[in-house]
Amino acid sequence: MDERTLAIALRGQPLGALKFFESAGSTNQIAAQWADEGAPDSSIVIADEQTAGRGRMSRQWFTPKGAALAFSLVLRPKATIVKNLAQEIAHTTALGALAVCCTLRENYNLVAEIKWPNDVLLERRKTAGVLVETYWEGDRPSAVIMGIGVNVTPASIPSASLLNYPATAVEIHTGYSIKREEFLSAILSSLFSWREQLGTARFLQTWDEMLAFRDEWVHVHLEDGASLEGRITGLAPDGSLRLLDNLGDSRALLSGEVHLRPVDNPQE
Ligand code: BT5
Repeated sequence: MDERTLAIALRGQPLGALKFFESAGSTNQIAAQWADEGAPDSSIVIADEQTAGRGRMSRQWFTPKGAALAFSLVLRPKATIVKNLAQEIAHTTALGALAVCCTLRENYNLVAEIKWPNDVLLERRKTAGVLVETYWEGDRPSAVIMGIGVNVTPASIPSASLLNYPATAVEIHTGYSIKREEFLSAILSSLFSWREQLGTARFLQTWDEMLAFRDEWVHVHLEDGASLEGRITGLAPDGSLRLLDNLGDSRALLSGEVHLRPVDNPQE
């Protein structure tokens, strides 16, 4: 991967501007700084390797050289007033996951699924993650940075000791090698198309159809440290995850982290 081949592969994309790094700390970090310096909407930062890639809640994201996609988009919020920040972040995170999922399905014929809220799975293993970070100017969101990491070759899979969930890479499932520039271009086409449909019934329905673990019993860690268990029944209209607990009560969660539990023994 180099700047020239990327520029050619991404020629048709409605990007604001492009920065490529053979090696970078975190593309989200660089994109945030660039946004602060005035990067236009839909600018992209791409790195062939990240040395300080990050996940949610200060976790690490592993991106070794030549094996993955790691990129961040600077998105300028279209509305100046955010009505519900948690909902906005959930939908933008879903936009990234949906774009990767749809590309894997439509371009590579793989049954990709979304592990709510921010992971893309192939055969129940994580192959991509999305990290959305919002930056403010006073009480107005000035930029949303959407970072996406996708494992492409088997070399992109971290060692088991780094993982809190099983991981995989796209080429393990295609059985043939993938041109990363073309893959990235397809993801961006999907992402910009879905961006126009954010919040529509079609967006929500497609997201809902791609949910992993539907009807399975899961454990969810909430961001405030609490947790709860239930059976996934789908998405609520605001994009939160609906769970039915063992007392038959329905709960809708707008953020958190899903851990799968054995279906046949929910109390385990
Ligand atoms: C995520 O966080 O899944 C969000 C990942 C976002 C990465 C992109 S790459 C481009 C941009 N620049 C950045 O610095 N970040 C974004 P989370 O759900 O918190 O998952 C993090 C956890 O996934 C880690 O604690 C590991 O257990 C695991 N992990 C780390 N690297 C992985 C990999 N390459 N594949 C699968 N799992 C991984």
